[in-house]
Amino acid sequence: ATTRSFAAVDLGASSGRVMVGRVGAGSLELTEAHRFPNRPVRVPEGLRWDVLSLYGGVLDGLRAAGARCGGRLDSVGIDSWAVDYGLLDADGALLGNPVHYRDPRTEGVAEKVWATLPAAELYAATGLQYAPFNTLYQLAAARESAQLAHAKRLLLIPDLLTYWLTGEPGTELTNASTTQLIDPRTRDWAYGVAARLDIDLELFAPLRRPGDPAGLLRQRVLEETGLTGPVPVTTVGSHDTASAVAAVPATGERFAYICTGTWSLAGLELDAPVLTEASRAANFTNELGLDGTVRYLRNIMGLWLLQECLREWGETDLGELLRAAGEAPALRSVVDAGDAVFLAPGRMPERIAEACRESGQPAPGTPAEITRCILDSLALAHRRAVTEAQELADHPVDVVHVVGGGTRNALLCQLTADACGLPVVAGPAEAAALGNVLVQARAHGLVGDRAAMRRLLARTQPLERYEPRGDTAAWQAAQARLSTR
Ligand code: LFR
Repeated sequence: ATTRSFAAVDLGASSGRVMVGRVGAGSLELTEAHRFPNRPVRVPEGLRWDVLSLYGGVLDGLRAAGARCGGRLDSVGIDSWAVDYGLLDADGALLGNPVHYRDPRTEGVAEKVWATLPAAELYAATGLQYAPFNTLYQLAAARESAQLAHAKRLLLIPDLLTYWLTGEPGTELTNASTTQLIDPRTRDWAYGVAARLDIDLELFAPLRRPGDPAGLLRQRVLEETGLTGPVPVTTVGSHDTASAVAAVPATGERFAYICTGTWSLAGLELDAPVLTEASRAANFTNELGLDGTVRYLRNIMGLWLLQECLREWGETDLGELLRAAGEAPALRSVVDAGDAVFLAPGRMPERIAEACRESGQPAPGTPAEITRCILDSLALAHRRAVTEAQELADHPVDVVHVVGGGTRNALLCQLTADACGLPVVAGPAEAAALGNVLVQARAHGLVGDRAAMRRLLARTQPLERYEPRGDTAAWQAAQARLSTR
């Protein structure tokens, strides 16, 4: 039986990786070819992505991936975090470094947008949860900038890298759905929204869907990476969360998922969006997934809270810290892990302690106590999102799938099971890369539909099961402490 090799480029907020997926009839194997840091840089104008360094990492990764496959790759796919973009001038050259979604330029911008297009109407038309960094608000913040005035084209981050690799501009749909300029019912541009807000949709290249071809690696790229052409680039779910959800190894329909990493994205896969006022009030989003599905989920701060503390604490033995956190008193203090007050970098241990004090709870002091507070708070936010999503979408579940980097954190998985009162199936950790590989494999005729992709994952990937412990009353009580503020 033939085995094919696919390279998955997966860029996260703190690191990028190029993985090689080998797929045959009924087999799936993933190995890491290259990993590189993603270090945002603060310049006088604000926080920026170092996109040239990322592109250098992608080229290094493709070279390393090729070296494992005798220089022959059957295809390449790219996914990354969402919402951010690069602007190109009339010559197709990049105008400046892409702005980081944690840059404060969008502060107070949403209110101005809503003065023209009320938040309720915006939600009814796009189904996107409010987040200050949605591309729509970034574009509103940049309205008067010289860069936008000179821009002829806007490419979302994975589309920009694809463009550099192939010369073919496009706008991948799952990621486009995070701009707040897509109508989740038609899965096309929200023309009315763009017109009301005076946003020029001509900036965007034509929509592409996962599975569509996205060109061939340019000759120069082949030379630089030592690959033998032709190597096609295949459009995948270029939003990392879309790729991760595609790789949830569910065997039935009644599941919730939590994609864990810098963020926790917790919710459901649906056939149609939920655009009710109750859904807007609960700040659930309707992003698009594979095959026209809807990723109905809530953004939760995620392990960002811990990553930022670790940055402050300097060298720390993470295993030891998590062991100590596991022994620290449970649910002593919790914070609202959905709160945008935690969005910006810096001073995280102090900010967490402050939030505890403000809600009348004891302030955690030691790293172990703070870590416990973070993990309890994440589990609590997971519980709330999983519970509310089921109610709002009228879609009950009996298992929670946890995928992504957080699956390596056994304490977080167990606490999530406890909080949700449901079994947690944890894994795979590299879900985004696997979803990326499987969409390429499907486009090349090696796997069937989404359900077949998931069965293949369930059969081939190591998964860990966590049963819920205790009753959920303690979690209800902790939630009540947060809600009475
Ligand atoms: C996760 C993610 C989230 C998105 C956030 C910002 O990596 O893509 O889905 O809301 O990053 O882009």
